[in-house]
Amino acid sequence: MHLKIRLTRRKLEIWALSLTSLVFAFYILNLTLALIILNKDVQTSRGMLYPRESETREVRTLDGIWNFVRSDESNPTQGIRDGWFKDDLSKSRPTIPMPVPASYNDITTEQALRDHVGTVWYDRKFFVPRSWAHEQRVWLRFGSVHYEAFVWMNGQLVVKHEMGHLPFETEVTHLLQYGAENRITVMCDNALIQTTVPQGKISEMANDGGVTIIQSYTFDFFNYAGIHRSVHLYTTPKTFIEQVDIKTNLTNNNSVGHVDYSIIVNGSATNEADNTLYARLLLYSREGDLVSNVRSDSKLLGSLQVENVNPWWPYLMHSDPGYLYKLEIKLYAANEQLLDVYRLNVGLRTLSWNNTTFLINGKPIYFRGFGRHEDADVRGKGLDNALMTRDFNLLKWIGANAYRTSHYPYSEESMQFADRHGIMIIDECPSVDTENFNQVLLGKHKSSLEQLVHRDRNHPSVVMWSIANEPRTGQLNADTYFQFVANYTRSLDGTRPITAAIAVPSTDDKAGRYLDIISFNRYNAWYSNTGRLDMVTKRVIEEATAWNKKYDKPVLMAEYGADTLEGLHLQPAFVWSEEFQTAVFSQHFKAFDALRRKKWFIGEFVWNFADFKTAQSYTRVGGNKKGVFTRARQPKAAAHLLRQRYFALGREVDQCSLPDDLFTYIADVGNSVKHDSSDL
Ligand code: BDP
Repeated sequence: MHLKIRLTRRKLEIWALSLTSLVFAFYILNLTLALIILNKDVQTSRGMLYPRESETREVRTLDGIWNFVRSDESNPTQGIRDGWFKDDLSKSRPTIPMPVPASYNDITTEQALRDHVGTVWYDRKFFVPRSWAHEQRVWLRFGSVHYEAFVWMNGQLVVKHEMGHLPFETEVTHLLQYGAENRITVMCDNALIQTTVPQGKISEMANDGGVTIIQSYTFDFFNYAGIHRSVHLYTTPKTFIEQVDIKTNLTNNNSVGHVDYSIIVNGSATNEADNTLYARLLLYSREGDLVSNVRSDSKLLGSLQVENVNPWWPYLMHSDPGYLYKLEIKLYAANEQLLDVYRLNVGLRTLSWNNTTFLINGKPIYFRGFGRHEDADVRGKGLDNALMTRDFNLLKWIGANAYRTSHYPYSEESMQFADRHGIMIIDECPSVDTENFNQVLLGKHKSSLEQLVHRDRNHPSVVMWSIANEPRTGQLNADTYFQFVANYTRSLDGTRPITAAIAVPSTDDKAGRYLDIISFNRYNAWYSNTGRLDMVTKRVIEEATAWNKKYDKPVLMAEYGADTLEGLHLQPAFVWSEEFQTAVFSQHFKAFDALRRKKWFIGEFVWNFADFKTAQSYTRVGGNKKGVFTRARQPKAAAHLLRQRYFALGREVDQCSLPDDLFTYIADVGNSVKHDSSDL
């Protein structure tokens, strides 16, 4: 009997053991499956040339005041189910006026709209000229809608697009009524989840009225949403220049320039004599002289050569920065019939890099710049030409030669400004605080980079791609994930180096080996050792050196700074005061100068250019106040110090001349005291 019991118990134990092993094996299998990320192909972009008028093209903007409806948060798909797009929005719900382009959040006085989670609707009416009906095609193009957009033309769904800050377009030729009124309807969804770029979380929480939906995210800027950039209709001929890819190079000691081009045409020439198309490319100097001229082969690729070229140089690296040629592309049918004309600005420059140096036109670059945001009072992230122009004037006033488009692609108009003003751009995709790496996220992350490279590859100002900001590169899957993301980006464009702004300690990081240049973010005396101005310089030197030692690549500091309440003065320096921001900068400058001597340290970027709005938090007083400029774009005290440094660096590194008002006259006390620019 006893033996029987013992045997049964033994059997049970064995079963229990095998059951545990089974459960354990199942768990391990699941974990392994979750860790396996495959490098799948992503859909690639087409077209999307910036809309420009020419002999063969017309452009019309749909910017202005649109009608707007906020959906119920608890019923975000109601508008789709009830067909709000089938007729004027005002027939389904009361509408309010909403400017386009602009974020919708801060336009009204309603908290419900500012903090809305889910879908909103826009519509407007417009006429299309009768003349557009003939022998041409019409395209609808959005500069950006954040985060996801559904668009209907006269009640028909024409395009869906997921990803803020990037353009999308579609053909609407057959959906328009020519010489008559048309209606465009847009549904925009701002919800961010674990598989969007950037990531966020949606949850439900009890509130005083029952339950409410909460959008949370870890990134430090307000999740502004809406139709952020211009909406255009433009025409093209039936057969037209759909894509242009430009690569430039300089030879013979920068005296000869080369423009390699490749053109993709949409439409066939079956109606146009025969199918063999060719292009003529004419390159004009800024002064309007024709400097090069070629006829392409039938593959529509080739090269232009420019003697005595004026290279594109960054601001303060040359006395004539931002030199742009105008490239005129004329598409012809074999019978010499002109089909299409498109013009774009081209800057001729060459980039190269190795494990210590990053060079433009053979000259080492030392970046003096900023992390920035597209952010302003009232309009949020909406394109604003006045603000953009002011910002570039401030960048030049302060002597910066670069900025990073932290933490998403900026407007195409600002990229064109950067080309013209010679401001170098580290062009960042919308991946911020990336974590919980998974297959869907990888696909979207790669797609965001594909769309970014496609949009910006022809800009001379873009000198580097940033594939993420502060990704959690210490996590288990980060290695494979970033290997895929970096290699994919390199396959899209091998002419520019790749970076990511990393904040994990160098000892934990698994992504740096896939990058060309290491960027790191660190807030000494702010998030670590708050207020300790004596704990900055050595730590910055040590951290930069550790990154360089680990990867043997050039290093730059992509973020440092301190929140500063404009007008708060405290002596001796105390956190949040203007004195403290000035002192934090100065302690960093000492580190940067020590690092510059080591050669592989290639740049310094202050966080941030201007104050900006964030989600509500007890660490933020009306937003992030690390701006060197206020949100209204006026300088804080530290701006004057930074200006002196950036110009001093420009003078030392690039032999630039100094502005007359760099130093304020103090007293005539002899050579030992710095009292004007000549003392530098
Ligand atoms: C960095 C982030 C940036 C934040 C900044 C800050 O990259 O987006 O705004 O910190 O906290 O970690 O000011």
